[in-house]
Amino acid sequence: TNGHAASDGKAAPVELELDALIVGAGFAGVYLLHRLRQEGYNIKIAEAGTAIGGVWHWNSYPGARVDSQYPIYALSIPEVYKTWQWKQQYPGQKELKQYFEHVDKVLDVGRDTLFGTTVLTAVFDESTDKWRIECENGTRITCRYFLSCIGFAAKRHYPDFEGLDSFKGYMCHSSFWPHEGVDVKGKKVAVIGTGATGIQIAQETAKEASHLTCFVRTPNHCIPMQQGHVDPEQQVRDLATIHDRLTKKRFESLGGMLYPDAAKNVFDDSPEDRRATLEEAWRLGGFRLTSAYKDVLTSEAANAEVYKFWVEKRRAQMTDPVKRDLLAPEEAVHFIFGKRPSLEQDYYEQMDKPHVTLVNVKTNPVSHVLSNGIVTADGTLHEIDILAIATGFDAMVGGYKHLDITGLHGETLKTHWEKGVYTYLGMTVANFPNLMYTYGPHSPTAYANGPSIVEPQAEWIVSVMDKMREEGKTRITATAEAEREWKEEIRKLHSTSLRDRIDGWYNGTNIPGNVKQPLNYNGGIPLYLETIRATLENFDGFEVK
Ligand code: N01
Repeated sequence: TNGHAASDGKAAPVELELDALIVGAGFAGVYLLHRLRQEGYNIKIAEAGTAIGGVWHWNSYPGARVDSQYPIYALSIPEVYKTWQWKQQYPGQKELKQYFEHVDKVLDVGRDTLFGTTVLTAVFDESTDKWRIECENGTRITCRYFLSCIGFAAKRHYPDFEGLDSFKGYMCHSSFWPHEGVDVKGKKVAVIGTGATGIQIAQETAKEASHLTCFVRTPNHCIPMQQGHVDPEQQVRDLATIHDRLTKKRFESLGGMLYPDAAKNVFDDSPEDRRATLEEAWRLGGFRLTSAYKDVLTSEAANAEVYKFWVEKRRAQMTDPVKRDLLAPEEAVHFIFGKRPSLEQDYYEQMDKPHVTLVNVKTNPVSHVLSNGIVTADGTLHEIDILAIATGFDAMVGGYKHLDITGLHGETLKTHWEKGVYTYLGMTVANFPNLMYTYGPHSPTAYANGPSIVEPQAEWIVSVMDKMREEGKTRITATAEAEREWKEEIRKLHSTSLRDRIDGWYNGTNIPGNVKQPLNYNGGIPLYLETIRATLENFDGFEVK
């Protein structure tokens, strides 16, 4: 890409001996740092960027906004939530960036963060039971625990269009979008991809660009966000219950949300009652529609019924028949919500406008890229000044391909995962002692609200470290058997879901050449937490010494 990476620079190298190194200063890294400080550990975060916030530091593409509703997309730390006023129900990237600046002010995360420090290699030293870590800037760290909080979207995916490098306009991957923005006013903009990112970029740039071209391979089943302001008085009233909601309530639903899980299946209701339930979910917005009924993602007939409701709504919002058939076809092209739906505000109205062109790349694929635009198979040149690449990530495992991690007997993580991902509890890996990670493969990562997963995972990590310290132990390793059983559990839980039958990043198949495998734990947050917590008393599934 010729779009520059948000140039965050490199820090001067240091040499440190720590109890633990956390990698990444997003929600997980910050929460873990806070908790481990409280427990008296000597700890630092290595962060490639210049500020905390993780994806909310990096992702400043137009329209970037979170799809979890106030107040759950937040840290449960009282010093933070008592002193912060949210503005929007679904905050945008700027508001989230300000939130993290506030978090940094309150917790002084920066004091223990090595900014501009990208971890490259980590080697487990079997003679000392410590990790030796080396960073791109020359920083070297020795520590007992290596705690990866790199998130699931640390490796970008680019399309392999012929001639992409010859494009002379401005081109940028969504997650590299410059913090200062790119002026799209009056420009011919194009967006490739219709995932959560592509939808947000398209919806936003359509309002300013002279022309917008969206390359659509798979239509997104977008749900209304139903954005609103957070009333400051309401937030003050919410303070009475917020702690309970952030530390208890949000772990009671499958997706880590505050609204209850559905109790009924689609056909338990009469057509009238079903209509009323779906209308209510639509009116309230957010992801409610995805779980308005228990079997939306397990029964084909139930799924088709929800699609019928969705498609009627969407078709009514568009006047252009060709666009309507592409974005909301009568016949579903895949199970509704089998891929991650986007929350939208006026996406369909924007896409319906005459200055927006939708290219169906399934029937008319990209042929090649020229200096001034993209040529499709039908010979059309789509002229472009600014090209936004929203083709996603080598999600979950991709971030670990950047890192050279060597565990016991010289085995690397790349080799360990070559024929499929194996983990235990979605936080540890056999042969890689004292390595724990959050928000990665084999936990409810993609299927739940982020902070609702990473905080309890961080608590589990803290409990492991505390128990190891109390018992005077120095090495904890998942067993190969525990790992095999966990993979089988992941497979079993996922096989009941229609998501299992869809290609995309949930199954790793968005990247050509990747092994198809379920990457997420599909049992929901409550069962996941019960399972991981049950291992703590006796360190079930681990070898400890
Ligand atoms: O990435 P994606 P994303 N030619 O992989 C298309 C989180 N997130 O960055 O579906 C043409 O979902 C691909 O098409 P197809 C969220 O969890 C959250 O959008 O494979 N098209 C797809 O449409 C999300 O799920 C928020 O047929 C190509 C798109 O590119 C995750 O991050 C906001 C192509 C990629 O979609 C990832 O989202 C943003 C090609 N060669 C992201 N290759 C919020 O909370 C790929 N595509 C709001």
